[in-house]
Amino acid sequence: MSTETHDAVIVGAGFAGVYALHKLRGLGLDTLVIEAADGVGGTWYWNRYPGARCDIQSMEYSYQFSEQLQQEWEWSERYATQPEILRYINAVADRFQLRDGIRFNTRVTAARFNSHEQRWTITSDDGAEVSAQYFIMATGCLSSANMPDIAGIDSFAGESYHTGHWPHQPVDFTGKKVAVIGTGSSGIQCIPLIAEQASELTVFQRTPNYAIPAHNQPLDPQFVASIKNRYAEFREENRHTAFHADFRYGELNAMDVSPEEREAEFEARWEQGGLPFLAGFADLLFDKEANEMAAEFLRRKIRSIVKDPETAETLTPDSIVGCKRLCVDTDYYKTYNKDHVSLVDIRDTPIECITSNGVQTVKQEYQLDCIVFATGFDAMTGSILKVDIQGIDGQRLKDAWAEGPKTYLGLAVSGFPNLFTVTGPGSPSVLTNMMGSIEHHVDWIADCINYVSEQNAKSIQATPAAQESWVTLVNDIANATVYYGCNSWYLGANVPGKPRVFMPYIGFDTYYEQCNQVVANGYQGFSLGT
Ligand code: FAD
Ligand code: N01
Repeated sequence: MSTETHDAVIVGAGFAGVYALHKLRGLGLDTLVIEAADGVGGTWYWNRYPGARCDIQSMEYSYQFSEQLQQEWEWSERYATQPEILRYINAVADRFQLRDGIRFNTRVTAARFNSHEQRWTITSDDGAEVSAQYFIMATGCLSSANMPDIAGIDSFAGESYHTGHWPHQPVDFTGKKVAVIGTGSSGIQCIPLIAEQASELTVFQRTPNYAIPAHNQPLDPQFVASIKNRYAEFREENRHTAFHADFRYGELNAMDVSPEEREAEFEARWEQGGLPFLAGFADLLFDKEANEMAAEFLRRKIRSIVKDPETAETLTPDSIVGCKRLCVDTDYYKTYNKDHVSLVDIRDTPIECITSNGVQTVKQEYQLDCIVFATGFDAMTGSILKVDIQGIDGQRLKDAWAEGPKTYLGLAVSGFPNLFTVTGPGSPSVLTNMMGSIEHHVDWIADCINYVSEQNAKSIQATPAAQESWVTLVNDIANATVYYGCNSWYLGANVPGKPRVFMPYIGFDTYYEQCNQVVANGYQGFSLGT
């Protein structure tokens, strides 16, 4: 049987894979996307739980590569819902005629670099092998669902769901006794809506989280026009910010202003809503004392919303704000004022096991009809390492990353030529508006492929020295912030046994300049194979 050959194989048809297909086709490359799901959308295909929506404003959480697309698409709300975002990515796939380049219902299981041919052989779960010069992992940072290791988890006789693998048909919780395990962004989004239907809702919380109100609303046509009148310029401005987003970054330090000014800024940010809360002052993510002031403001808010003092205390974090991903909510704290909603602090009363009837803690058994696992993801490396990737001399990526992921620019890995990762570990990715990061990476990869071809080379890879300095830089930047102060998934701390390494590069603006500099210096830190 002859092996199917392509110039490039992309794994994943989320926002990254879909744009990469369009971009590489534009270069004239014969490109194949392989996707495990039966449709495009990635995150927005899989996370169909009630309340799922973006926390970057829709006007920014969208592609910018086509001026016509961004002018013509009409978002309905400040933060679009999952169905609306899924409609959008499907419309993009149709508009740019991309579906015929995507092989759905197929999971890539392995990839091997052949040093002689300088090509990759990619194997999928249907047994097929595909040969490609370029191999691009657009597998997503939050695409490998994390099921907790709780004894008896398979013995539950009722319905159970993971937020990241939600059924395609809406789940009806009406009149049911429901548990939600997990209070990260997914739990915080779905809990208020599940509470509207369930007869009883019990939330099992391990760590309380800070949530800022979304103040979601229909988009004001004047606001939309004000952006569309200067969309390209608006995007360009955001590209030069730390989060690649229009957060109105405060230039003053919280420590340098009066208590009254500080309070007024926090209050204004709370009223504005969403993630820009943390951009209110320049030192909030760098100075623990400044951060504590923001945290204290938020604790007071929680206590003012939640009526039962014991529940309020359980919901009130004592941790650094922003150290775990800040959540954006609609009526989350208020939901605990409902009589049929209760909160169990599993740090005090741990879950012993799951039984056929429900959840058994050290104190009691909770009889349930449904359990919702909002327990997150094996983030950033999970989906990459599920593929058995072997580089030069058969070196396995999982061995190269045994002590934590090591990349150059979050885009390339030494010893793995022509392998690119979109929003890989070591890039700003999850600490940005991901749409901006995705487009930046895909454009950078396309330029790099062009460069290889212009140099009449067959391959390109990061040098070990460049990679080592990059890993050090990513760590040094993180060390100067508050991000090491909690057990976050940024550090891999949510997955037992995962190495504790801070994975994202902090600051899109400086990252962008570094990537440009690498190119200006003739792909500094890379070596070519001819
Ligand atoms: P994904 O959308 O994760 O797509 C990856 C695709 O790869 C998936 O379809 C998967 O099936 C496929 N895949 C993985 N492994 C394989 C394999 N081995 N073989 C074949 N296919 C494979 N970011 C923001 O910036 N703003 C937000 O508001 C925001 N909201 C979010 C809300 C939720 C609920 C979640 C979970 C994440 C959110 N994110 C947000 C992050 C979000 O993941 C990114 O914004 C973006 O959608 C990622 O796109 P992607 O294409 O890189 O990855
Ligand atoms: O996952 P998480 P997520 N027993 O890891 C708990 C994006 N996103 O799906 O904190 C009991 O944040 C865990 O407890 P702890 C966004 O980037 C965005 O909610 O580890 N509990 C935590 O409470 C986000 O950060 C949106 O102690 C267990 C929860 O489960 C990322 O995706 C919406 C447990 C997991 O929280 C992931 O969010 C949704 C166990 N064994 C997602 N294991 C927007 O709003 C874990 N937990 C745009």
